[in-house]
Amino acid sequence: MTASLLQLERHGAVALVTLASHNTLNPLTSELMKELGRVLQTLDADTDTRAIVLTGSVRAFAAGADIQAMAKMTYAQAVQDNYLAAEWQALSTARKPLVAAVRGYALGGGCELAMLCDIVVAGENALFGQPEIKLGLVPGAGGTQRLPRAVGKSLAMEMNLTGEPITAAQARDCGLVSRVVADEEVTRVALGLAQLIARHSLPVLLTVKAATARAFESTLAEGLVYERSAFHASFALDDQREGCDAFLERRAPFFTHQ
Ligand code: DAK
Repeated sequence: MTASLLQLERHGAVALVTLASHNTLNPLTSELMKELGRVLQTLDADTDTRAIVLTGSVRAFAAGADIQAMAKMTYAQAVQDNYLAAEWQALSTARKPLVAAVRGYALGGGCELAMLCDIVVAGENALFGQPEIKLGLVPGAGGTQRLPRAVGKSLAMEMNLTGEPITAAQARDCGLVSRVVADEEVTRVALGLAQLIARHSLPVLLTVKAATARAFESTLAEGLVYERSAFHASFALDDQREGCDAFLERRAPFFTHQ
């Protein structure tokens, strides 16, 4: 891993990944996104990791894609290189639960990166926005798709068409984030949530994440069929027997992730 771009810390079955670019606004350069993709793929494959927390600096979760690079980009180059798409692919296919711990700016790709995570915890001074329109750009990693699903049409349109950010409190009220806490508590709270998640059976966690994500990608009828199959399949797991037995025996379950 490039030490100057990302830091990785282990907290038992939880991995804490910190964006730590030399610029504390954490511009999401291709190099940073490639590195992040590689780290997430490695953690996804690591059976000892059951949840991942992604955070940035005090000043910014991330202020978006690298404007220096985009200032020079041509249409032909963007299409030919499939600009930024490959680097971001690994993030959208991560199977382990991802918790974003957001302090400061989450703008453009930064807001989209937070939305790619499964749970977002925000510091009280966090700001979420899609300012691409001010740069003459269209959002490219979910601002026009995940944002309306998260916050509803009217607010998504307002954010995308004005480019103006919303506060952490607004983000909580509209469902973009699940919790707002003091800035200095964000990482601790996100790690606590991830620890709660990581207590559970890994195959069940993977399936619950995939099934919940389906709600945004299928009709209700299709989603319910997927969910029922996943529910029935859970009876094939040792961990299902252990979880139910432990409940009845009034003890904590000991999951073997089988
Ligand atoms: N990229 C590069 N440099 C950036 C940057 C960015 N996104 N944001 C800030 N900087 C640099 C500034 O140029 C400045 O550099 P120096 O002049 O010191 O060399 C330094 O960081 C400090 O910035 P400021 O002086 O502006 O600091 P302030 O505290 O006054 O303001 C700010 C902080 C975050 C409000 C402001 O810097 C700002 O508005 N930044 C730009 C935010 C933005 O427009 N972001 C959206 C970028 S477009 C895709 C995936 C992702 C994307 C697209 C496609 N695919 C998967 C296909 C994403 C696109 C975007 O994010």
